[in-house]
Amino acid sequence: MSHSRVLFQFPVSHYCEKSRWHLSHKGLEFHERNLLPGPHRFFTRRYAGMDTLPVLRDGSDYTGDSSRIALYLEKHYPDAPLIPEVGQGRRHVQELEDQFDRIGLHVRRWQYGHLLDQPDVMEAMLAPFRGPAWFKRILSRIARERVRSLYQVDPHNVAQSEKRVLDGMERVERLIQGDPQRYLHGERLTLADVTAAAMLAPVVRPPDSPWSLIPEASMPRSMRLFTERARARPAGQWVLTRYTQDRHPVVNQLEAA
Ligand SMILES: N[C@@H](CCC(=O)N[C@@H](CS)C(=O)NCC(=O)O)C(=O)O
Repeated sequence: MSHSRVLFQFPVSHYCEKSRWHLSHKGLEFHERNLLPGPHRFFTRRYAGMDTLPVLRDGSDYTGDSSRIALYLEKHYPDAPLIPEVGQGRRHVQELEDQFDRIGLHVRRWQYGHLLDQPDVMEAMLAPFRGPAWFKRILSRIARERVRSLYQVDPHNVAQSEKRVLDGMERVERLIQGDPQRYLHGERLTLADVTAAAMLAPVVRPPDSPWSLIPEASMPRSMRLFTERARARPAGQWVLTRYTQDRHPVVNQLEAA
């Protein structure tokens, strides 16, 4: 029943985006439920035995971690598969998923490295959550320092992560042989594409994606330039193409945070 399928999430988490994309690819209705960063851990620990979002509730089943959610969805909803069932193809797609999931850690650090000290941006990221403005201001200050230590955001690490983001883009370009129309594995969309496109989305900022919540005008110049250059290269074009051609709107209702 659709009303019992809920994705507990942060809107601007690219791992949550990966699961939203997977659900919508399969045409599965679901509700999005935004949890407040910090207190979300009471929920995730209790229901999924972990600290992170996304967590999917499907009926009475709870699954945490976007890779486990992917396996759950493939097992229980085999139509419109995103992972080949067996063999070399399955291994390749899962290897690529794993590699781009790891690039996602660097994308996140790169992003926060640029945004953490922009108070209006941090508040914009809390826009989807309920609560009065004064509360969000306090929350954004607490969240900022928490995120800084949790993801080890310091200038040295951010510079290293930026290199890894570029490595990720080069990896995409090798796999597509420079052609933004191609898929990373075979002739159609797989979990490898969904993962790579979702993980790189905060860099490329596809229109109508959650990252457009972050006002471009308040992004630091260095970040805007990086995004512009990323969009101009084949990997950036590839992300935009995947979003236009393969990221279909989700049929759902947003639940209150
Ligand atoms: N391996 C996890 C990573 C998920 C993840 O890192 N989620 C972050 C948001 S981008 C999170 O929930 N962080 C909150 C925390 O660690 O308390 C997955 O694929 O789902």
